[in-house]
Amino acid sequence: MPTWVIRSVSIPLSEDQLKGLLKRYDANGDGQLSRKELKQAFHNLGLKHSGWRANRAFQHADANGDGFITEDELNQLVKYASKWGFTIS
Ligand SMILES: [Ca+2]
Ligand SMILES: [Ca+2]
Repeated sequence: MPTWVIRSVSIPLSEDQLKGLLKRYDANGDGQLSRKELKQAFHNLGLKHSGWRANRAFQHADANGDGFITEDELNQLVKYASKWGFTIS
């Protein structure tokens, strides 16, 4: 498994790559990302203000407001979060 490191100068993650990464943080394996799982993901990816950003991303992407990000909603989330400059070292 590759090690993903956030650096200021490196290759930007594509939306597909970011999506694949986030799906690994589905800790309970229910196929959805809870707010807690998303916060943990952003934190592990080295994002600053990970809790705040997770909340922002949630507000943007959780279309039905049930507190979980499904596969479809994850596409929206990734589109939004990819602007934050996740990169591969
Ligand atoms: Ca989950
Ligand atoms: Ca939802």
